[in-house]
Parts: sequence; C-alpha cells; structure tokens
Amino acid sequence: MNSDPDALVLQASWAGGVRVLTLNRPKALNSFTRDMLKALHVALDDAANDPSVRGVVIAGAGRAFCAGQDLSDPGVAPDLTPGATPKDIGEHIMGSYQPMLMRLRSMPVPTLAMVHGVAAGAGANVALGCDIVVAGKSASFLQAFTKIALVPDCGGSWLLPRLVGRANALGLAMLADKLTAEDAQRMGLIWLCVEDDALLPRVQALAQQLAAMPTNALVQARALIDHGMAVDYASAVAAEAAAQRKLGQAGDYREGVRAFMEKRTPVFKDRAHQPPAVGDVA
Ligand code: T3D
Repeated sequence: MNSDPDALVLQASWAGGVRVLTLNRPKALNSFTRDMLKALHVALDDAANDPSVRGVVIAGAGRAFCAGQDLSDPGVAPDLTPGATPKDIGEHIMGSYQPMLMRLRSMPVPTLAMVHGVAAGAGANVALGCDIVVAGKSASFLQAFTKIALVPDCGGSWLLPRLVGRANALGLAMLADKLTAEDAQRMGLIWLCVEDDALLPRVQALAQQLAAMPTNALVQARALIDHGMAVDYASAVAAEAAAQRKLGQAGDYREGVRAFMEKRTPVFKDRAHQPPAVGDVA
C-alpha cells in the first residue's frame, strides 16, 4: 500500500478486500496531470491484478473530488502567447486519459466513486464512469468543458445520455452549471446522495457489501447492461444466456444456492483476473 503523503494517488485498504485510491493533489483540487493519470492507471492495474482485491473506491484528498484536467499542466495547457502553435489535446486524451478510462471501465471488480466537494470536467466523468457513485450533500457535479470552449470528454458524451437521457445530458453539457449532489441523485446521474458526515461510513458499508458478493456476477452485470444499451432485445437476451451459462458452471453459483438452502450467508470466492467480455466470466 502506498502511504507516501506526496504520492499522486494514495492507496489504502479497507477490510473485506476493498482498495481505496485517493487522488492526491489537494492544492489544485486534485486536477489531473499526465503523471497523476499514469499513477491512477497503475493503481487500477495493481488492484485488478491483486486477487485479494474485491472492490475499488476512488476518492479525492482535501476539499474536492477532482477539478478535471490541470489547466496549468505545461505539457498540455495552451501556450497563451499570440501565434503559439496549439497543442494537440486529442493526443493527450488518447495517450493519457483513454488507457486509464479503459482500465477503469473494465475492472474485474466493482468500482465506487466517493464524491465530496466538486467533481468537474474529467473529474466528474471519471466519477460517473464508476459502477456506483455516492456523493455527500455538499458535493457538486460540473460538466465544465464548454466554459473553456471544449466538449464533454472522458466518456461524458457516452455516459451522460445513458445515465440521464438526452434532454438532461444536453442541459448539463451545454450550460455547464454546477449540479448539486441532491439534484444529481434526483436526475439519476448518481446512485446516492447522503449527509456529508455519512459519506465515508456509507461508502465503506457499500464497498464491503459489494466485496462480499459474487464478483464475477457483478462485473458481468455491468458488461451486460452496457452491451444491452447498444443491441436489440433478442441480442441482449442471448448475451444474458451466455453469461448465465458460464456463471451457472462456477463455484459461486453452487455456493449461493447451497447457502440459500442451508439458510446461511454465502461465502463467495470466484474472481476473474482479466476483464470479462459480455458472456465471458472465465
Ligand atoms: O488537455 C485537455 O485540456 C483536455 C482534457 C480536458 C478535460 C477537462 O477536464 S476540461 C475541464 C477542466 N476543468 C475545469 O475547467 C475546471 C476549472 N476549475 C473550476 O472551474 C473551479 O476551480 C472549480 C469549480 C472546480 C472549483 O471552484 P472553487 O471556487 O471551489 O476553487 P478555486 O478557487 O477555483 O480553485 C482552487 C485552486 O485550485 C485554485 O488555485 P489557487 O488559486 O488556490 O492557487 C485553482 O486555480 C486550482 N484549480 C482548480 N481547478 C483547476 C485548478 N488548477 C488547475 N487546473 C484546474 N482544472
């Protein structure tokens, strides 16, 4: 575990196999630099490759979750001198954000975002890219991109309409207003908004609940729901059948049914090491 206070991503463990990754540049509201994106990617990889990890929580240090791209990162921020050659932001996104985002969306364990303070730009969409998002009442979500004449990235154009529908997605993306955590929950953008002082214990309890559940089934549910948004009904039913076929041959299914019959709490153990494709839970 990484307890170096200067680390860009702090790592800690909670009981039950939960890995906590804390974005750690509080003076700049944990805004993303290239190095921090790399550190987050490496930390996610470590968690994915550690068989004892059964859930991942992403959090922010200090007073915010994350303010998105660090707009002063010299490698990325625009050179404001007249006539300067513009930097290639697309290259930065594909080189630094995209690999981390693909890792996040294909984690072999459930992911949670614990949001306090503001989650803006890329910070908002990294949070929304987690399976379950829980926010404190004073948290807010901000699609800050159009304020600096950019468009939602980090999967925002994909996530937002799926989470809240086209009308709300366009309202959030175009107006770039701060959305309170309560409104975010009402809109269906996040799973849960809780009192600020309940945020940590609630996330801890949820993460530990998920970590004790059948990991492969949880991750396969994510894959199926994402897949189901893009295919017709018959294809979704067929993909579910393929997933059930494999899950039905696994030890966790037998344990779940046996525990039900014996009226006891199941002890689930299966956990894939590779990100499963739809219907692939080996
Ligand atoms: O490469 C690319 O550009 C492409 C990728 C794009 C992805 C993106 O994420 S684009 C969107 C980038 N993010 C933003 O535009 C948000 C900018 N920040 C804000 O709008 C506000 O800071 C917040 C609404 C997030 C919070 O406001 P507030 O009033 O609570 O705090 P503050 O005073 O504005 O910020 C506190 C400090 O953090 C301040 O530094 P200082 O003055 O104390 O030394 C501020 O400059 C710094 N900070 C906040 N956000 C960023 C930042 N520094 C660098 N980059 C930031 N994004």
